[in-house]
Amino acid sequence: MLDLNNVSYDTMIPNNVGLSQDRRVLKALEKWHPGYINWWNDLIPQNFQESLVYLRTAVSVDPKGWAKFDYVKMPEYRWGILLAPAVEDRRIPCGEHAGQPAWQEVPGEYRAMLRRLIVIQGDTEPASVEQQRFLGKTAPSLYDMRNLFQVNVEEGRHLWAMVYLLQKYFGRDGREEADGLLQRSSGSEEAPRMLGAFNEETPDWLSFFMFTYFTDRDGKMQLESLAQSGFDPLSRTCRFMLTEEAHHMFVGETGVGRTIQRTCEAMNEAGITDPYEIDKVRALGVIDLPTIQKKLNLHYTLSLDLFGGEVSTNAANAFNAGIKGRYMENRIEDDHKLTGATYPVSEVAGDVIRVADAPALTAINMRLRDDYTRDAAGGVGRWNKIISKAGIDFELKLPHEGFHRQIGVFAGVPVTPEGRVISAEEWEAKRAEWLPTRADGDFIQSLMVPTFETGKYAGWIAPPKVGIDNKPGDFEYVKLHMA
Ligand code: BYC
Ligand code: FE
Ligand code: FE
Repeated sequence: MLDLNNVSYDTMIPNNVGLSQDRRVLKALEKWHPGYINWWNDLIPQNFQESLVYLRTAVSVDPKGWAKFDYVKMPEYRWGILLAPAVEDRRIPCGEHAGQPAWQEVPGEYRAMLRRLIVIQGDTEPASVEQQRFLGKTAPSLYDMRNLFQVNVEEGRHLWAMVYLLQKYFGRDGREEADGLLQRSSGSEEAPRMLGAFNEETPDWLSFFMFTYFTDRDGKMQLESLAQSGFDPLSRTCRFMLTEEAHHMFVGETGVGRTIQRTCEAMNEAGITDPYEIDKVRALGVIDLPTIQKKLNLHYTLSLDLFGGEVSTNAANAFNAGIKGRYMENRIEDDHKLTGATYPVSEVAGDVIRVADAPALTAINMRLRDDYTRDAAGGVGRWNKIISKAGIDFELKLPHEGFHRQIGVFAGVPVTPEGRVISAEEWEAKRAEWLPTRADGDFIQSLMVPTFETGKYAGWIAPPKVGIDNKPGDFEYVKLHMA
């Protein structure tokens, strides 16, 4: 009998989907496995492959205890296929089939749409590992290094999750798409990753923290919408992925918070009260607050682009088909079909930005992006508390939705972070005040010195308040193997 909570280890690939009884899919996955391992081994620097990393591994889908912590060599991590338990008598939550039983097989008429969404989701997971591949070398502590690798192995598992769906439910073209996921690569000229933000660099640890705060949060919102899918295997897969996602955003929020904390402490120790005395602050070996704001501007706006156009027929079709729902679809009180409903959407007319009602069905992306912005604002508020507690007069802000956009109604429109449309020349002239410059990047890079001694932290970042898995401050999160 298939146990729905516990993971079975009777095949090479841990799973709770009865793989050992599903020879066809097991074979396809076993064929895909070596390519995945090669991809991983080529990516992560050699000495870290040999290191023992204190990682959590998913061993169950029971919300009360799904993870186990232990020292693992990353190439030996047990990437597994885990679906959240089925909800009895689950129904399609939205669109024209709302109320009908959820699909257990791919509905033929939506096959192409469904495959496209699964491939896009799958494409982002390995992309992020590629973007973060060099960061281990400059980790500000073993604690942070462990968190980086935890995020990386879990994004690897998320790739497995999408590959399983492709191979189980999409036959030959699913297998081809699964291979394609290992062929594209972040930033490549010939075969780049599919979405913009996943071809950008993550050159330093502040970028990594901003990425896990802002871009992994897009992951959260997209997974929440896909967890509402009427295609039940996708829904169950995404529901389990979301349990892991929380840690990624924790790493981002606390990482940025600890960076801010250290900057404020150093300013106070040196008696600097003006956060704009950038050279003086930098001379202390910490990242000045205006530069942190610029990094925030960059990563937030790249992440807004990931929601697609404000008005989108793709999004309308997916909702109408019941393939992708809204955030918390099951808690929204309306007809779940959006008949005649409207939603306010921004538009640009000359140098005026205004809001007009659009059919809610085509404004699905805009709505999800608004939900995202609300979600992202929480952590920014907590970062500001750290600054005000330190008695420093400075406030981090999320820039206006129109600032620095490449997708949707604001694409290419020169909008200030405050939301004013200006001339392209004026915008370019101000760019260095709003977005990280080469010099900012070089300065941050100069602080990225590896700190690999147990319990020690690089000078630009404060230690965490609590350890992972309640471990003490001097815990050896990574037993390095230095060649
Ligand atoms: N870059 O109708 P439109 C995560 C394309 S992150 C490049 O306005 P749609 C993670 C679009 O494909 C979550 N192209 O948008 C985080 C379309 O092209 P085609 C990943 C873009 O389709 C951190 C055209 O423009 N998951 O998990 O409604 C670490 C018109 O698009 C972009 C998903 O995204 C862009 N930014 O919405 C690890 C969920 N934006 O088809 C992991 C699955 C749009 O006309 N994907 N385009 O050639 C989707 O739901 C949708 O595809 C999108 C776009 C929300 C991405
Ligand atoms: Fe992920
Ligand atoms: Fe993530």
